[in-house]
Amino acid sequence: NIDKLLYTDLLPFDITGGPETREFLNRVADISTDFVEKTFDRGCKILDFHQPEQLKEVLDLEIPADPLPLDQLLHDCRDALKYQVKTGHPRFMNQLSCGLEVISLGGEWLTAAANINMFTYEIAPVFILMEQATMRHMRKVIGYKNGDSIMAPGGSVSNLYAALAARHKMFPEYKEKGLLALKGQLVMFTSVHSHYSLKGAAASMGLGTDNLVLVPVDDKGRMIPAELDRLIEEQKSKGNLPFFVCATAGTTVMGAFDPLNPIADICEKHKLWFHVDAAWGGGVLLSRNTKHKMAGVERSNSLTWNPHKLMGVLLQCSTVHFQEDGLLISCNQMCADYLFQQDKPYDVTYDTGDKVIQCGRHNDIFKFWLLWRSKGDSGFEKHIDHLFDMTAYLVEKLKTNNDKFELLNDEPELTNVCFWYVPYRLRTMKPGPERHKLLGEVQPILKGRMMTAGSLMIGYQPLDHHPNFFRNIISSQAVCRDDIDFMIVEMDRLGYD
Ligand code: ABU
Repeated sequence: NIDKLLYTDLLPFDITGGPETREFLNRVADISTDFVEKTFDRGCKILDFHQPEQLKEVLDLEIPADPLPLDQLLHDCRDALKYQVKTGHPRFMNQLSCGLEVISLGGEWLTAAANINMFTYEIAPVFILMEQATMRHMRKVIGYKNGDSIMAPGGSVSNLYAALAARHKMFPEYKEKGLLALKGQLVMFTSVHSHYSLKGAAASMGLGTDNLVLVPVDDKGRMIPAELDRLIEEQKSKGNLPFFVCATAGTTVMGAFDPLNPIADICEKHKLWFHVDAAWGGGVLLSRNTKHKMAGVERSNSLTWNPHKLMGVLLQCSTVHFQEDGLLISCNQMCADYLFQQDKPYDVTYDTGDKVIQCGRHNDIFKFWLLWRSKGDSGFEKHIDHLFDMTAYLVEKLKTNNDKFELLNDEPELTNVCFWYVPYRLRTMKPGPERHKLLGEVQPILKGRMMTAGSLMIGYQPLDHHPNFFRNIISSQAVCRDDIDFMIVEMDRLGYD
């Protein structure tokens, strides 16, 4: 019995502690597997919601002065998962990253055991090669002939790497000379519905958010190319220096795809860097039924693609790809001698760590590579098709229940389905500002009821002139028609009044 043992009875402290160490880790694995089983059990709640002050009362979070026994640590592990939201639950539709792919989880367990930093081939030989092979495969899917890629800590950083590379391409001296190397005010362009990370990039790169020009969108949320062209001309006429255009393939709220070919034409005309933020939508490239949504993507200079979203890889897993090889290293390399010695006993171009502004790089590849190995390209095509089939079913159900639900996007381009739930008392109310206001107030109340019941989780937000509405995301393979039927009935049960 290991219950009363301490950490000093396990490896690496007690070198005779092999069986105790194995027992402890087996028990941790059992807790994890119990959580996985509960995650997929529709009879279990998605969450046991507590307000922060209540949660502080039920959890013992204090750091003790002296060691705690292993049974307390195992109890802590169980408690941590007990109060955690089950994001893999088939009725969790709250974020762009939903689901729990078991193969990917297996990879993540082993990644933790390997515990390596991805900066050099010297310490991560297998995972560096794995990353290169997988990134090469992704570039082929995108349509880049050669190029380069890197895995980054999230889509926002991936977008930042693209913008940094674009500036470096235009002003290579910026790296050494900073602002003095610039010949004027740099300006970036993206749509009003793009991800807020572009604002973050403009701020952190020293442009300022005023120099991120937001291009208007059409009624489906897609960038209007003629407006982009007009705004570029406007900035040029002011003497500013446009350098970077970011199209979005899958906007965060509406799931819209900006028209890539017309935007590529404009970038070519003005000689601007063309980046595609496909953090959310990139997965559509994996199915013959959906890849047309990103027609023209091969003309981009760079592309962000987060496999932890539509592809269901465990968090986090973000990638950024470049048409031109050599730019990333030229832009970011700092040549730290203690890591990136040039006289190592192998080809040091495999030391990818100097391509990025981070030093430490988490191993996000193993869980991703293993999942793709398990499915193959054909399995991922089925994966994407399933998400779109479920989305079509949800839209059909919302349309047949149009007394209770009003769709904002009745032909969604991705798996974002945006709608209002209409409670009984508003069903006969005349459209107008008062109903508009009440509708916006109802959605957060219903969200609160879902969380208290623990039966459903769907996100909401306002957008442009629209009051709060639900944005339902299907990005989990676990979602089936019964879950969608349940959702329709449950929302009406919780929100009817
Ligand atoms: N852009 C990060 C994901 C946001 C979301 O899940 O809605």
